[in-house]
Amino acid sequence: MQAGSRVRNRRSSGKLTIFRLAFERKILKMSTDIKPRDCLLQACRMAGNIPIKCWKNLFMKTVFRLIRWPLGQIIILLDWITRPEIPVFPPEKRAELDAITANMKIYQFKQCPFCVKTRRNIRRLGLNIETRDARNDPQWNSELINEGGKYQVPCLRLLKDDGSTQWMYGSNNIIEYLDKRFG
Ligand SMILES: N[C@@H](CCC(=O)N[C@@H](CS)C(=O)NCC(=O)O)C(=O)O
Repeated sequence: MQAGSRVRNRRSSGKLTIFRLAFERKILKMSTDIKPRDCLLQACRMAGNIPIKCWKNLFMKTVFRLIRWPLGQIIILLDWITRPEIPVFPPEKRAELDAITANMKIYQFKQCPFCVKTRRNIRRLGLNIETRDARNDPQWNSELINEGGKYQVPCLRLLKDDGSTQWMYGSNNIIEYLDKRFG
């Protein structure tokens, strides 16, 4: 066998080992919130073989996180400073609203600007809607992906009168719906 083809073979068998590991150890099945890229990266680490592409991904991810975190904190601070007033309702109206919104859940990330916009609208309308952290809570994360259909926030889960569930994506859609219903 030629030296060049031996090297090629070794390289491709290395790649195959990584993919085999990813599948064999069921990394791809571990959780739906793990992206295929992360599965591969994890498998590479387990095989003791971190390709340059993975290092690049890891580097970009870290840089992105380093930028995202302070930006998110600024968004939260600005939101906190300029938060709209919560309207006060008479007790009967309050109870009526709470009964309706008990069937609604908002899947969201704390620092997402679209979620902040939606939460502000909910506050302005004086609604009590449970918020569910779809980034950090595995239960809400997999519910959003498996039942809602995609990993995007904010998402409003509505339990309708006929017992069916509606998953409403898009901050503008949610705000428009809530404004129409409660505004
Ligand atoms: N047009 C959508 C955009 C929502 C959006 O981009 N959300 C981001 C978070 S800020 C998201 O869900 N990203 C999913 C991810 O991080 O994979 C809206 O207005 O709600």
